[in-house]
Amino acid sequence: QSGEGAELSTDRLLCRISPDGRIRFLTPAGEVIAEETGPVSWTADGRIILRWRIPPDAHFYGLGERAAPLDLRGGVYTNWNTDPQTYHPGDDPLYLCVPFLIALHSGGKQACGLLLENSTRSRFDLGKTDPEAMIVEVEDEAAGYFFFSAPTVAELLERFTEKTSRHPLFPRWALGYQQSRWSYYPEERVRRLARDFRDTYRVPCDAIHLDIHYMDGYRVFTWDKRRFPDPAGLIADLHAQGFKVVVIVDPGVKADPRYRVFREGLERGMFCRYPDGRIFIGPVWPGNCAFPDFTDPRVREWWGGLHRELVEAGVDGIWDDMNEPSIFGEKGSTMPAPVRHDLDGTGGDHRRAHNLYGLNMARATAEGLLRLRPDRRPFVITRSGWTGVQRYAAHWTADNHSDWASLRQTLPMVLNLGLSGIAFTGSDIGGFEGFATGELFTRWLQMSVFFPFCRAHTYIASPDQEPWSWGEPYLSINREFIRLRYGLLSYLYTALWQCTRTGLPIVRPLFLAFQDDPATHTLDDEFMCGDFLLVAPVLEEGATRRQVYLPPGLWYDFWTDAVFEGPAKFEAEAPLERIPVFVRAGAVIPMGPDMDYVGQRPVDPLTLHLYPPAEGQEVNSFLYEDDGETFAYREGVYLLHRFSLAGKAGGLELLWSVEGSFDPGPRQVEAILHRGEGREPVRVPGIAPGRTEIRQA
Ligand code: MIG
Repeated sequence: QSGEGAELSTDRLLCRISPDGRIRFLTPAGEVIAEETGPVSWTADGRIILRWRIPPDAHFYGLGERAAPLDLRGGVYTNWNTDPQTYHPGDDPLYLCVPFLIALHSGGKQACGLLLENSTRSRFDLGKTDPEAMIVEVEDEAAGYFFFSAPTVAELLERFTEKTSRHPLFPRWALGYQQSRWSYYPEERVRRLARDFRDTYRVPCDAIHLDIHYMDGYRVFTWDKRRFPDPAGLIADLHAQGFKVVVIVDPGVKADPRYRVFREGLERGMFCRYPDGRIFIGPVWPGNCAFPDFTDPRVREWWGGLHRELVEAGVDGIWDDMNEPSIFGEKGSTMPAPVRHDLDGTGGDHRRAHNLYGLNMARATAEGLLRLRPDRRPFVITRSGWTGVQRYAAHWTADNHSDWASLRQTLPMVLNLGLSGIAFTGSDIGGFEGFATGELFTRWLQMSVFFPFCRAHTYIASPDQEPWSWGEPYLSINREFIRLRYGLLSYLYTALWQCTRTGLPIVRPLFLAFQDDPATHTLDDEFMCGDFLLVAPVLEEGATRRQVYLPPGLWYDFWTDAVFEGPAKFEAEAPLERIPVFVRAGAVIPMGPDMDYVGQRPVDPLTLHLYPPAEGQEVNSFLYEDDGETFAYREGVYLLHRFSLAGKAGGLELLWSVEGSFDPGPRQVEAILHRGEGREPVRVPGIAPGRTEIRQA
């Protein structure tokens, strides 16, 4: 402490606090990373206001789920989880907010992050009111924040997710194609859907989702016995055909004294109450409902246990919906502010608990599934959440529209979710409200096969929205792209594994790998899937070509092997049956055989596609494998392959090492060398762990 304030430093960061309380963060060399323009202030109506200076070339990212461009600068974003009852680009807030903001400035040289440690409503004005000021408002008397600084956004994410958690290794089937609608029923309709996939149209699929009509009058944890007389029998048959079953669960419990879950919850004090002790009742699908207080550990345990019968019937995954919580009424209806919550023993009202409600429902669900089936990895998808929800669940971007603007919007949403720690996401393929054209569905699918969560879903009033719903040529194209995804499953699973270890998302903005290249800082119509695939989806109706930007380095056209040297901007061909995809030079891309569903057969042959780097360059790739279902990997039962591909004069060198004890069974491993346009890829003989020299003719 000194006369001019106080100073706090580590070997990487310096924090100066001026006597009036204004804070600045600097590098040890004295360059400003972030600075407040004035001291914190408190307003008469109970808000805290922080003001930071926006550097001239700053870009902002993160904040969870936003129907905004990738670069959030110039907008105002509220942190208050909201069911928008369908949304369009620009609507804010949506279902899942995360009060973590990333700033990138100084030509990509400075990256920092701010995480508000406060769950009440807050607002980030990122230069809307004053282009040079970022104004953060929190509706509370006290609020803390964490400040993160790192040379790269990738490392920033690693630190942020170290603090707030990372996704678990979801079961491998969760990466398969999934099919949903509101709703498939009765049982015979579900069986026909399964036959359509396996026999009629031969489209790979891993999971069928049951939306609200499977329940008895929308009472959670029940089955409509007319529509589904024998759930266990149905699910056993679906399992025999290689399908998993995911069912929706809403938080509202029908206030019906003859209904066991309500009676039990009432007797045991599980529901949210007003300060005077009355139970809060609000209308949702079943009519008037009571709402469990998921912020109470006792309630979470009870709720988790309620999944027992679903699990015993064979249900494989749970889909948590409406957990903002959303209450029928005007847009944004939720519990009133005075309603009380336990908040893990600290107590508080809905203003503090609101944003934590979905997170804790997902937590109750995932922890319950884990207790009920201790050796199987839970799969939960949740609509709402908050910082850290990634530890418990995957997420989807919910109720958009079947239009091109919604398709276009999906990509920056998924990118910013990934930059907020929530990487296992995707959108309703084909869009939710309205009916997609065949072209829209195909384009949406072509992008989504590179997203972690790949599920078609649609609205109650839409016709069926399945890969074959528009006939040819769409069916064949859709089938090919879903097959491609299954071919790439080992690659995707490796990207998921990497995400669980580093917090690096699976679908990434280009700047995560090319931060020095300012052309990537606002680019949000292409993305990297994992370390090596650059995907440029078609987002416009009728388009058969599109502009592509390739950052510095060598790139191979995934379809033709044509080699490009970036930085480059050009028009790429994109007829309906193809979207531009490029492979970063140096990659080893593992591919497996065709499958109708994950685990149908062993990954045999395992084909390693080698994309030579430039001479003098060496590039590392990974392949992670395990049983895809249990926790045996924690005891070393996995295989981690490390490949290093180096470009040498006249050839290539491949170093391949393997760690872990998982036995993939007897299988053939082959390597295919890609050699540029007009030259057939060739098989490399004698490939094995260790060192292989490959001469290039
Ligand atoms: O009030 O369960 O986002 O995916 O189909 C709508 C019916 C409730 C909203 C979900 C959507 C689901 C629908 N649900």
